Amino acid sequence: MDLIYPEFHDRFGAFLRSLDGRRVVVISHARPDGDCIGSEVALARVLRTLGIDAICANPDPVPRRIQFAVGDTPLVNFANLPEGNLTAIYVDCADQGRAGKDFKARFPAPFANIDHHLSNAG
Ligand SMILES: [Mn+2]
Repeated sequence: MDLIYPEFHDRFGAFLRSLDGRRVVVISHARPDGDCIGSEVALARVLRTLGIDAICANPDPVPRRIQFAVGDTPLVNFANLPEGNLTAIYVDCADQGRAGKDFKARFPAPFANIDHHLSNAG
């Protein structure tokens, strides 16, 4: 199988290995849309397949029309986040503010931000 983005292969592999043993929460933006939920769920599933404890969290409910994409992947709102130390990874967020002030306050220093917006300063 050909790699889709071979230039990112080694770096992404190292990133995945750096999450070993962590409890990960994959966060995305308010008023979730397809790329938000799709990228959250896809990353969480990759991590869980690798044996990493990972859930998704979103400030707003998933619209019914894209709930099919969630399936049995754990996805919680802010109030239902587990206690304790979690490693936060943002997806589809040009900045943390897109997920709202509660997430930003709980996770002031995200471990990673994986995003496709040109407005992302990082
Ligand atoms: Mn989006």
